[in-house]
Amino acid sequence: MVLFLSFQPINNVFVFFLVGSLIRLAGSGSTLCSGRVEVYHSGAWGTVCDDSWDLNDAKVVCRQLECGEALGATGNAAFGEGTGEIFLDDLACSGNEGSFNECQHNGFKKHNCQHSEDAGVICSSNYLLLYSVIIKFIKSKQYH
Ligand SMILES: [Ca+2]
Ligand SMILES: [Ca+2]
Repeated sequence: MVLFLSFQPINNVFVFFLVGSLIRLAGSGSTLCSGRVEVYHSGAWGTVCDDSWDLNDAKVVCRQLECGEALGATGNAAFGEGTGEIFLDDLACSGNEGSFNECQHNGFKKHNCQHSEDAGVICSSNYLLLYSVIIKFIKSKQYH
């Protein structure tokens, strides 16, 4: 797994880059492991609609971000409204997918939503836990 972490303090946005997928948690009140879900597609960030948004969908996001268990799947723009396009709607993850890309949905940009329905997640990990994972990862690379 290749893992990069970037922190943009101005926008209060944490970004994780994992191989083959790109998700970030943004918005007011967001942390490394909670926030409005935004996905990267065709050069832009977009949001996810809260229609059919539930804990199984949140599980996949939390797993993909190495953020532990999903504690909550938020709707109604709980972390504020996004500004990009709405990319995904009616997400139907079973909860076992390794990546968002494997979940069923309407198709990119096919939705009947507004940003007031932006979806978010609350995952169990905190920053310190994640930091230790990153340090372990870096150390494991140094000794091989
Ligand atoms: Ca769902
Ligand atoms: Ca819908």
